[in-house]
Amino acid sequence: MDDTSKAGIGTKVIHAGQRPEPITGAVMPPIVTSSTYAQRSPGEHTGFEYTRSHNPTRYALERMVAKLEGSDLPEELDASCGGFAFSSGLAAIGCALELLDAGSHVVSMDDVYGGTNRQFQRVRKRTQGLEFDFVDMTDMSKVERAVRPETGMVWIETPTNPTLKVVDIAAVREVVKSKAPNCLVCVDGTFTSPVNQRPLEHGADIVMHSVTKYLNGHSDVVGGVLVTGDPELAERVRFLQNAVGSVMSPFDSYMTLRGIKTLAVRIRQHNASAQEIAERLEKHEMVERVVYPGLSSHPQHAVHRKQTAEGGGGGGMITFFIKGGLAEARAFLEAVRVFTLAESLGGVESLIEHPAIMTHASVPAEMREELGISDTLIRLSVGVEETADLMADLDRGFEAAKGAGTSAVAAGV
Ligand code: P1T
Repeated sequence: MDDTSKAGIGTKVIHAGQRPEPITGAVMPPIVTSSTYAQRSPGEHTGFEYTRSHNPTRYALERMVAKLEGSDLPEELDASCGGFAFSSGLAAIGCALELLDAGSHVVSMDDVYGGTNRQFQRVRKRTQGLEFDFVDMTDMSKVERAVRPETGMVWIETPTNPTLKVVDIAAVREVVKSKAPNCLVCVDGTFTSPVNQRPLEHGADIVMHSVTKYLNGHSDVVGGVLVTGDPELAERVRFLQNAVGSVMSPFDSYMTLRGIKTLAVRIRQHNASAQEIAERLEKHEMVERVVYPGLSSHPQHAVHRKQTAEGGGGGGMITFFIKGGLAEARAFLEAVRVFTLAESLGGVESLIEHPAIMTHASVPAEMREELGISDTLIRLSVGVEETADLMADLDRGFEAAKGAGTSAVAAGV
């Protein structure tokens, strides 16, 4: 299928940027493992010189992701249409930061993945002299106050990991561009995938994903992508991807492309199942509070509906606070059997974790407290198993938590 620009997302995830391999007609791209390519004469080559710089399997994935995110850069202008794949999500974030000059000012969402926070605070401050201000971008007056004329980048994560705050991308862009026209607006869209949310359509300059999560969807690849629809930015990212060098391997590119074929059907199932589970959790006696963008009780539910495709699909991530304390949380996490206690998210299998001890342990303790990443916060990545089995598993967890025995809840106070 040559032109998928007007096709629905369920068609795009299969055909966008893809074409049969010209020699054999293979419908899936071959995994080209060669690190280098023969030249006819010095400097005279087929367009492929060395795999860090150019690789046909990686290009096939990069074109796909670029088109899913709505980049309309033609291949004649940029070989991978503005999509760039990296060896991890954090490597993609690192490349985005390399767009900035030493000493630049960055405004970041306050709640971001712990590894993102760690790279900002414990690496880039020291190695690049970047200055970070962390603000809650659900409050536009805080964005207004934080952005300065010289601010180089605004880093949005939405929905955020793990407290699922939703940021109005278009509103932030408007404030940023009025105060700092050259400032880059970057969005980490890992929690939604382009099926639910496409930040470029809301005015972002760059969208980033940990493809380790929904895009690949099978918990067997670590990778990241950046996408831009701006030709000048694409040229700069292409230069940095090659110059810094943390590219995705051909095999992982193939695996991710294969995973993406089912992205739309997976996400629709994640949306439906997580919505049902979130609504049920909200009524549970052992639950203090549920945070899920698809619930009308979510503080930014209206922004979420405005910004999200799929009829406001809430995604597969749910955060809730269990009644009691760490003992109840621990008993719950140890008792579940269908949900696996593990870091990461976005795969077909359901995962569960404790951010304060696991994924966000690297966030400074006082910042965790401010953000509400407490001992009773539990994060669910709802997979595509039968919803009824997932609910029964959560009930098993709650039964175990009730017997945890150390808290006011268990003591019946
Ligand atoms: O793990 P990696 O592929 O390097 O991606 C980092 C990353 C970036 N952005 C978001 C929103 C993420 O959630 C992650 C990785 N997160 C986990 C491993 C986790 O369990 O939250």
